[in-house]
This record gives sequence, structure tokens and C-alpha cells, in this order.
Amino acid sequence: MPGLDYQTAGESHGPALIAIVTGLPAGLELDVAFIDAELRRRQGGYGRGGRQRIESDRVEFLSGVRRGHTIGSPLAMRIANKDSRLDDLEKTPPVYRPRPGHADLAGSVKWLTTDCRETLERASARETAARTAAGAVARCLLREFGVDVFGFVRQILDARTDVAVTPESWRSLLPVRNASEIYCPDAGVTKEQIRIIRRAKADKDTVGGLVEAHAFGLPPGIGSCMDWRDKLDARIAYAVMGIQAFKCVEIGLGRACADRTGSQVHDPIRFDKTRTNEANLGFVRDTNNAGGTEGGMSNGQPIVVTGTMKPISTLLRGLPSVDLNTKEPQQSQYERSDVCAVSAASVVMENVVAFEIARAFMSKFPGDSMIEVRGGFERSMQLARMLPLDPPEMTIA
Ligand code: EPS
Repeated sequence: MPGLDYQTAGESHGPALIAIVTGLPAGLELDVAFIDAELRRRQGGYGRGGRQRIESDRVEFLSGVRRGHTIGSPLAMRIANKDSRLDDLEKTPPVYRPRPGHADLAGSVKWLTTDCRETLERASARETAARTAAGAVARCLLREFGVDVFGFVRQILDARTDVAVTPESWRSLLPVRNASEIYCPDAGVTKEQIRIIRRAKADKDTVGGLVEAHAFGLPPGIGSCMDWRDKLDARIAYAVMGIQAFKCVEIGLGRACADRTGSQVHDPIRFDKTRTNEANLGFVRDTNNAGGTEGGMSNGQPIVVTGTMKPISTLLRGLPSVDLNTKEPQQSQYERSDVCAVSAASVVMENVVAFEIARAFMSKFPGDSMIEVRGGFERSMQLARMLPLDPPEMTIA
């Protein structure tokens, strides 16, 4: 039986987006204000297109909740599309000139049509609203166990912040990120990034960038080295690469590991008995090049994920393409779009990373109710702090 999981449905201009989360324990309080705030944040960021002025995304629960808490049944969420017009041919006309970089060409060949709209309506990044909702639900669970996730924009084109995000600094960076129109926790770099997006818009072009998610408070041993499908870093990479327009995922040092020797990469371990109440259980590292995972498991350090988003493939100036009906050269078709959606992508990544952590967490601490999940978690932490265990202590009283 699968553990915690989710599925989404819905097209960009259909009636609604749907997220169904299964495997949640009963008794989890859902912070609806938080989930809606994440949906609102996903709609924001400098460089977004006209669609976000039409929509005001909020979640409506169709099942799985009673009086504010989960009851163990599938949780179905609906996010209405105000700009719903999928069956109106005048308002959603066929698209015959595929955009290089979009799903248009491959999808049209795959589903044997010359109308790229049949593909693009589902391929649209609008669907990430549903994934954000599912991830925000997972964060309600993680918070109960002291796990928080902080996502932000590191870089747009060459405008990059070098701000250090640590367990000590992230809470003070949160208001700076929230005040930034880019969701970059650096006010000076935000101004440069806005200038870059404004210039791209004037050039009828688009820009991408780098986003990061840091998860704090996760104890060691979440995920598994026993089966490659259960590796936490692999699950995270899968989820992040699955976000529209992502081309690269890195954990910790990522690609930069190739430039260094082992002694410059691996994070030395020491034990500090005054810190056993922390997520690291007292096993302290002064560096976190591993990005919080070793052997596909959390190691008690923050999980650090970087995602690369390519520039949006819908350019106002178009790109060389062909008409799928005539095969004649044509510029790609323009559809209303964003100049830059990296800020929105940072919110999506933060939430899909959270879901994968929650999935692995629930696999280590399963239970039908929050009471059981909490019991399993606390017992396991208690035993880990008692290491080395003598055989009698291994027996659960
Ligand atoms: C998006 C909604 C879409 C696009 C964008 C993301 O709305 P519409 O197509 O109605 O303008 O703004 O989609 C894409 C970038 C894409 O390539 O499909 C959203 O809600 O995030």
C-alpha cells in the first residue's frame, strides 16, 4: 500500500485545478490561511503576466477534512480557474506554431494533432498551483515535528545574492524575502534583478534563474540507502525536475563537487553533548557541502536544494519555428505569458521539496493517526539519543 502521495488534475483554462493527497494520518490540523498564503505567493513575483491579475487562488476542500482536521480519507482540493474558457474556440484558438522550449511540438506528435493547445493546456505551469497546495498540506504535517522549509530566489541571469542561509539566519531573512518583489532575501540584488527583467520585457525576451529550498529541523535517517527509489535526495530531484521549465537540480555543493578533492567536499563530524536536543542529535558539522543528505538519507543538517529554471519559452518576439499544418517556416505563436516566473518557481520548489520530505518522514514514522505518528517519532528519537543501545534497550517497552 503506498504511503503519502499526491496527484493533480486540471488544465490552465479548464474550470479548476485539483490536487488529491492520499496517506495523510487522521488528526492533522490544516492551516488553511497558510495554504492560501502559499498559493497567493505563487501568483506573485516581478515579471508575471496578465493571468495573475485575473486569478485569486484559494483552496476549497472537497473531501478528507472535518472541522479543520484530516480524517484519514483522501484529501481533495480544488482551486478555481476564473479564466476558464477551454471549450470556447474563439477565446482559446488552436496553436499551430510550436514554441521552441515548450511541450508544444513533442506533445503534438505524441497525441497526433497539429493543435498544440491540446498539449499546452495541461503542460502550462498553472498546474503548479495544485502542487503548491499539496506541498503546503505536507508542511502542516512537517511543522508538527519542527521541520520548516525556506525557499527563495538566489539568482536571475547574472544578478546573484551571496547571502548565507543557515539555521540561525533564515528566520531573520524571511521578512526580507517577503518584502522583495523577486522573493530574494537581499534588497540590493532585488533591484538589479528587477532591472534585468524590465530590460528583457523591453527586448520582448524572457529570463530564468536559480532558486533554493532549505529544510531545517529534519533528524538523521529519513529516506533510505536500501532501495534507490527510497533515497531522499533522489525523490527530491525527481520532484524538482518535474516542475515546469526546470533543467537542473543540485543538492548541497552539487556540480561544484567535481572541482574539489574529497577532503574539501566531505563535512567532518564531531559530537557536542550540549546539542543533543537539536535535529542533528548532537552530531555537529561545521560545513554542509552534502546539503543534508548522505547515502540517500537525511543526516541531521539542513537539506539544501538548488533548482535551475530556464527562461520562459513564450517570447513576445517569437522564435524560429514551423507551422505544423503547412511545415512552412513561421515565428512561434505568442500566448499571454510571463517574462520571468522564477519567483513563483521558488514557491513551487519549496513546496514540492516539502512534500518529498513528508513522504519519507511518513515512511519512517507511519500511522493512521497523528497520535501514532508522533508516538513513533518520539520513541525513535529517544532511542537514537540513547545510542549505543544494549539488546534489552532495543525492546520497546
Ligand atoms: C501560469 C498561468 C498561465 C501562464 C504561465 C503560468 O496563464 P495564461 O496561459 O492564461 O496566461 O501565465 O504559464 C506558462 C508560463 C506556460 O508556459 O504555460 C501560472 O498560473 O503560473
